[in-house]
Amino acid sequence: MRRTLLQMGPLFEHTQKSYEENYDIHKLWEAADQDALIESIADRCTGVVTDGGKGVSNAVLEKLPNVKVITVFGVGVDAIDLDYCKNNQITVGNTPDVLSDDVADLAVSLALATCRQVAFGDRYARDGKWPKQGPMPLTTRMSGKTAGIFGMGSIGDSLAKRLSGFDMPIKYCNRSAKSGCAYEYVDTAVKLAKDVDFLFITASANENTVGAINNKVLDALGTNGYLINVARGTLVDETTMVDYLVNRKIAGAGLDVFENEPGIPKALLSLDNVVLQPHNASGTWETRKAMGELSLSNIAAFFDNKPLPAKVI
Ligand code: 8YV
Repeated sequence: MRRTLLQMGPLFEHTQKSYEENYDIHKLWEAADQDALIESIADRCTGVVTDGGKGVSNAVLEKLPNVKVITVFGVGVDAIDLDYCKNNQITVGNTPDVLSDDVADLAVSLALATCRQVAFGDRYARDGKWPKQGPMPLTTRMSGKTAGIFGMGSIGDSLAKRLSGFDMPIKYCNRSAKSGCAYEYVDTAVKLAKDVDFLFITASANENTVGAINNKVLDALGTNGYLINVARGTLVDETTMVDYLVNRKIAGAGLDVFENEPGIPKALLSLDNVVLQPHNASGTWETRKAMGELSLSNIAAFFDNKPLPAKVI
């Protein structure tokens, strides 16, 4: 039996094809009248396919009483109300681990690009400034500096392995110390920021972490400190961060994520101490393929009454 699923937004081509081959897929973002589409499938739609950014609202779920599974193409499930899902016996699956290496790779790239001013150097070379103005200004070293990781999950762990290769002492802050973790545990974000040169944000966004990186944390990071965020924009107080970057109250930032994506605060666009990415940390062919396969396995397992390979609730 082909199950009817509502899809919230486009997915990686390969994954999209598999969904369309195996399920009766209804694409919400393509519907001229979204309410009419939802109403037309309400009696038979049993699942929702979405990604980490879009999630699915309670307003949509309320109109689809037969939905019992949501499969998220992404690790973050902050765009879904998990309490609502629990109360309505809706199972949620996501795609952890398969993306950790690529997200960690991008975090390292952003850190290096920021302190070594790679994007600035690229513009300097392209704009023909080298022959006219001579060498670009000196930059700041990353190797050997201290790294702080806020959120020591699978991504934090992959990141720590990479940073160790840059001879960086590593400290981390988590809800609690992880048993068997070789790195130094610090119990608050402020203390972590005070101790490190590079503060990496890899925690998941939830009610305990939203706004966690505030003015106190940025003050502790200080004028020589770099902030790298590959988690969610909502973990950082963005207005404050922009002020700290504009006024050089921190040294710089490498940002893959923002509070109101795809919007990026205008003030960041002209800053040379900031390197920006359009939320692309998991954006490689290899990882997106693996995420798609896991997302499909989750939903297939649900309909086969089997344990989901990656179940959130
Ligand atoms: C994706 C993400 O870019 O995993 C997450 O939570 O934010 C990213 O890997 C996102 O799901 C969009 O496809």
